[in-house]
Amino acid sequence: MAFFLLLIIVTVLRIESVAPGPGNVYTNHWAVRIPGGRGQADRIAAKYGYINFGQIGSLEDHYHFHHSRVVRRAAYSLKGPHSFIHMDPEVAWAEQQVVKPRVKRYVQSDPSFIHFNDPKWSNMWYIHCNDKSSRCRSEMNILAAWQRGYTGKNVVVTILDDGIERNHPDLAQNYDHLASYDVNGNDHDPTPRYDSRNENIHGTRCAGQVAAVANNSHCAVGIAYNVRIGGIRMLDGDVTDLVEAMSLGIRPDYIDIYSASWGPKDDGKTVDGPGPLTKQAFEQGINKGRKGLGSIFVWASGNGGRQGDHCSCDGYTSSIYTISISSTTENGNKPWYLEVCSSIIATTYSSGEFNERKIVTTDLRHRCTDGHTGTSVSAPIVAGIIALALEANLLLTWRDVQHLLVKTSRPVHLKADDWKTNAAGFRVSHLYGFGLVDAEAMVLEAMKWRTVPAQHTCSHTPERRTRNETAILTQHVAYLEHVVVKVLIVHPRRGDLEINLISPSGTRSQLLANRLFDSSNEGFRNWEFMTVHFWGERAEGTWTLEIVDSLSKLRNPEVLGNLKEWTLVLHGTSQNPYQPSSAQHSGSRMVEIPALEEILEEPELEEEDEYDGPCHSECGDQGCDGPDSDHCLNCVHFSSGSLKSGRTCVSHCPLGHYEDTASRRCRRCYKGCERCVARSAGDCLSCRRGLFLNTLNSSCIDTCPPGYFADENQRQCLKCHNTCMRCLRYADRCTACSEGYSLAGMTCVPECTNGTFFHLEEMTCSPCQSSCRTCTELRQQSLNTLQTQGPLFLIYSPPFLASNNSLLSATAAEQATRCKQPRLLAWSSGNVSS
Ligand SMILES: *[C@@H]1O[C@H](CO)[C@@H](O)[C@H](O)[C@H]1NC(C)=O
Ligand SMILES: *[C@@H]1O[C@H](CO)[C@@H](O)[C@H](O)[C@H]1NC(C)=O
Ligand SMILES: *[C@@H]1O[C@H](CO)[C@@H](O)[C@H](O)[C@H]1NC(C)=O
Ligand SMILES: *[C@@H]1O[C@H](CO)[C@@H](O)[C@H](O)[C@H]1NC(C)=O
Ligand SMILES: *[C@@H]1O[C@H](CO)[C@@H](O)[C@H](O)[C@H]1NC(C)=O
Ligand SMILES: [Ca+2]
Ligand SMILES: [Ca+2]
Ligand SMILES: [Ca+2]
Ligand SMILES: [Ca+2]
Repeated sequence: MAFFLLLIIVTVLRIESVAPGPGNVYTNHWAVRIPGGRGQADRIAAKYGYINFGQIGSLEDHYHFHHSRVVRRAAYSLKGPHSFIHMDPEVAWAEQQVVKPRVKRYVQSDPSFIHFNDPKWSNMWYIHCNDKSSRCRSEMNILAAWQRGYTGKNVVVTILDDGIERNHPDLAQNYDHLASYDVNGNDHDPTPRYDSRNENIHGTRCAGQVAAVANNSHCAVGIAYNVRIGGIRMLDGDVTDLVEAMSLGIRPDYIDIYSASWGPKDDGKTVDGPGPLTKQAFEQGINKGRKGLGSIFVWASGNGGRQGDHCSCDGYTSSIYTISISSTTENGNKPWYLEVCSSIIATTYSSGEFNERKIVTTDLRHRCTDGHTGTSVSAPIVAGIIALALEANLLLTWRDVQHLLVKTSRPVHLKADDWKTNAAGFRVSHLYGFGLVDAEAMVLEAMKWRTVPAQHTCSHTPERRTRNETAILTQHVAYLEHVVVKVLIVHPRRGDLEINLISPSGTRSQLLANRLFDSSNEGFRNWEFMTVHFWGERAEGTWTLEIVDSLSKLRNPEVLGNLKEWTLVLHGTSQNPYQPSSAQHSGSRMVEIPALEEILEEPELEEEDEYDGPCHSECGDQGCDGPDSDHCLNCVHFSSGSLKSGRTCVSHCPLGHYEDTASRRCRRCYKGCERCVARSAGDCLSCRRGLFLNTLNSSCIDTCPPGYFADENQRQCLKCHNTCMRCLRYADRCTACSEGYSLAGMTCVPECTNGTFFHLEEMTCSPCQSSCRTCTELRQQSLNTLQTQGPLFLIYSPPFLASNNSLLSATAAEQATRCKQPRLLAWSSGNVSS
């Protein structure tokens, strides 16, 4: 039997492999033309052993014939009795059908579709395949997302870093000063501080990856080349909790995506995370940012691979609010700088060994580089891809974006020895999260995405001292998103610890691996480890925390560690996030059939003995023939119902009816109206669920007119903010602007006329200084700082830099005295070219 099966398989393979050869592939379907009607066609079909499948579409006298005894996919048109049909005089024409090769257009990654004139375009190997002989790495499908029309329009991204060169010729056009701030200099101009060592190139490089202008004959092309890009300068000075919190909280209603490529030292021994203010800033951004949809924080997972660092010890990466991104090399290898951990969601290409290619982007001093490296590269790439997804669907929440990345990222050829499939069917690894990002899949999913159900959280602290406790959690969270384990561990050498968490479905996630350099005796004091590896799994059941203490030579074997306490925190949803629940469905735009019509009455009884008891209080002067309100002969107030369903007297008419005082009748409102004053479409006061009151003409409609939005609570079309021409769900969540305003994110900002500038504090156009004919707010600001900060600020002005380098070296010593924390994750040593 087994042998036989094998033979069949081989046979099928042979047929398949022969079929697409140089010749045609013949099917067992024929197209024939037979005048004389269906009966005639059926007869001829029967005569030669065919089955007539009927007329071909709208083609008269053309029929689709099928012959079951002809090989289905043959390389030759086999002859036999059936072929005599071609010679039958009744048959005007007949043709055996051949298979025509058809390829889905968008799958083809032919670069000839888009050619940009930017000089580095051909070097952007991670976006397109330039020449077919070279190794092609276009699996992030960025080109395909562009071809679907998404380039980041109206989305706002900002780079939290050491500044951004806002007048760089490849950034200036997309630069948005409303998305920018200088926390270090406390002004509105995030231009980096220039020094001879080019210490502050990082932010400008990250910005170009997202937003370099396309087809402008300059440098490169950004992933979201029509996005609005800003920069928040915050790394060039002492970085404190306050500086971080301020930076994460800048214009959260205006900025959609914050990209950060920094974190605690990647030395393999630090355990550090956001301080109390920064934690609050994350929560604020998530709850209030983007007008309640939640700010998107994209984070680089870390560059401490060579130091054996583990990104679970980086509290920025392991926060559930950040989207942590890892890197892979162009060959799908693990880069030397990669840090492993369970909170990584997805991965992009970046640099690798010296013979592997790096990333092209804008560089300081108006230059261009193809040497950008590390996980610093990966956060901006994903920020750009999320910008494309937001353009496709402005209403994605912060959690929707994470779900989209989980669903659309793929392992492809990324090499890791720990790829596994979790119980929800997602492939996931501690090196790469859910795999390489896919921009096209992101925009396609985003377009049809339904917001996931509300986030629920439940936590459980097993009893102290119990070494083997199992927690049964059944409340609230049924489908998992993030899982957090908070531990209090005292330990003589922290780096000896390995921690694993095993889900009820048996999926195992490593929360911490040994760290060779971490000799700290501080243990973990309520440290939170986070994993995304159980995403989509069911929460219910037994969770197991496993702690492995591998005694290293560096340590006294007498002293043991102690797990004092641990808490399991499950985040997720009570309903399946990917299936529309019945609750969501009832909110759909369907007009409900009025329940009122269903008043069922017993058939009227024959007229019987006269009733002489008391009448219902709603009965009028003519009395009644029974005690109830439907036994009245006339009414005090109104009669409701119909002859068919039976009438009853009421003091007020039910919903869906209005009170006709002349006839003392409750009359039906126009369909869709809940309350009304008369029966026509324009007499509504309120509307049934799913419809909205158009206050312009008092009608109920399912789509509000331009300038209005549908308010679900009041079931009314409310007016958009006066600067908005169109808005979504909220008055100030604009999607198009009135005359004189332009859209930025979901806000309309005034286009200031000559002689005025947009004043950031007052959010209005304000007059320029009298000496200026035109101005921008930025120039005024830099004038101010020039006065207060002295000659050091001369170097902020790029013309000096370009023309006179000696000025730079003169000030270098002065700058070196300023304190700067080495907090950047990535420092590129790549070549700078101009
Ligand atoms: C880029 O600009 C050139 C003109 O400089 C134009 O011919 C070409 O079509 C543009 N490419 C794209 C993809 O828009
Ligand atoms: C812990 O629980 C597991 C599974 O329930 C069991 O196999 C093991 O023997 C228990 N260990 C201890 C120390 O109780
Ligand atoms: C009310 O106005 C909307 C458009 O704003 C229109 O579609 C609708 O037909 C109008 N209804 C009535 C009853 O005038
Ligand atoms: C502002 O001035 C520029 C050049 O001086 C001119 O091209 C532009 O049309 C003016 N804009 C307005 C709104 O007056
Ligand atoms: C640069 O400026 C310094 C001081 O202003 C001047 O001495 C020097 O000659 C200038 N160098 C060049 C190349 O212009
Ligand atoms: Ca500044
Ligand atoms: Ca360019
Ligand atoms: Ca790290
Ligand atoms: Ca994270």
